[in-house]
Amino acid sequence: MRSPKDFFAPLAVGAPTPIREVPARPSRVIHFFDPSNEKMAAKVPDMVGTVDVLLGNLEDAVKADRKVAAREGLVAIAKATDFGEHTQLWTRVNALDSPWVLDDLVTLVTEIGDKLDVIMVPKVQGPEDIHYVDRLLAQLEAKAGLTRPILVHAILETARGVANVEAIAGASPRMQGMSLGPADLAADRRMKTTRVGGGHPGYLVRQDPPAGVEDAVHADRATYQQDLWHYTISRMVDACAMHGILPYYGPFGDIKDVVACEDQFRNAFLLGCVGTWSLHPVQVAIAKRVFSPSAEDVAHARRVVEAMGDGTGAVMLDGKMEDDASLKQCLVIVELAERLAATDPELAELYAV
Ligand code: 1VU
Ligand code: MG
Repeated sequence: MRSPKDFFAPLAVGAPTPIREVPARPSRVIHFFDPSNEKMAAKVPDMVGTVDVLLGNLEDAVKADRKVAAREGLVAIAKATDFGEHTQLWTRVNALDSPWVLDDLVTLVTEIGDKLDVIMVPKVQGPEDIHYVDRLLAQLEAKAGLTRPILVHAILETARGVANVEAIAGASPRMQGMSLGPADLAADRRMKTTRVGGGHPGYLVRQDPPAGVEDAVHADRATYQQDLWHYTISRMVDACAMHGILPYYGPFGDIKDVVACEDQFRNAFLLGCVGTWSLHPVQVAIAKRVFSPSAEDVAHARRVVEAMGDGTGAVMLDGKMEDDASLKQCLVIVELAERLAATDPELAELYAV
């Protein structure tokens, strides 16, 4: 067992000091691109400033014979691009049991470590996976002479990972956050959905038959589709909140169904997630809209903060009781709005900051 006193000591001589708090930078939209795809890569420079995070993906969705091209493409893009103040550069490396991951980590940290903010690690099974990456990154940071630690983001996409979610979230001060990986998770759990995220028409509850109706089978009864991901997202949100790191939804594969995509993103936002992935340019605006609180919610939250004065006791506002707890809920909205407005002039105007 590691002593808590050692937790914030570098894991290699010459590596940067670990951080104590996850930097509060907007990450509503983590935009995925394949650095080996010339058309996509060409769009990256123009996306700087329009998304919070640009993520060069090296893992799933990159063909085996393009893995090296994707890695080299990311190095070239990172060296050639100024990501400015408000767009971070992340990568998703290959899985820890793959033949590519060691070269991914060695090449990326030593070549572009000064530009990389976060490394997303797929298929994390338990804290031991984070410990491995943690030590290796410290050694590579020392070798590369980096002065700022690269953070780690885990994808929750195995049954064992979900069972170990709290231990993963607290495995290292490098942990920045966690995303739901609904496709790999569904496969690992042997769920029977073939979709990438989103609901399923078969996962539903049915209204009771009307009172007095004996033939329940033929009665007209409404059905309501349920959220397949509610349990996992909620567990992930709790684990992240407990360890001071950030939870995210992940991919929504039905690119054309922008309505269901927005619904899935909003469910995650309401449950506590701070952002999501975009797989296609059409999902960028949806993610930004959903993960920025509405002007109405911000205005209401401010009214509650004002009405609550010193923050104790209870008041009535529009016929509803507000107290210390609802004040704290409103402060979550107000603080998020202020943080986003600080980097987004459109939101600053919308929220009248
Ligand atoms: O207009 P052009 O032809 O110059 O460009 C196309 C296309 O190249 C471009 N584009 C993108 N640009 C930047 N980033 C992107 N992610 C991106 N996606 C597409 O936009 C123009 C229009 O594209 P399109 O509508 O014709 O779409 P395509 O059929 O070309 O591509 C659709 C897919 C979904 C294949 C493509 O968007 C893609 O590969 N996205 C990334 C997928 C990904 O990263 N998957 C891994 C994460 S999800 C996961 O691991 C769990 C399942
Ligand atoms: Mg995957």
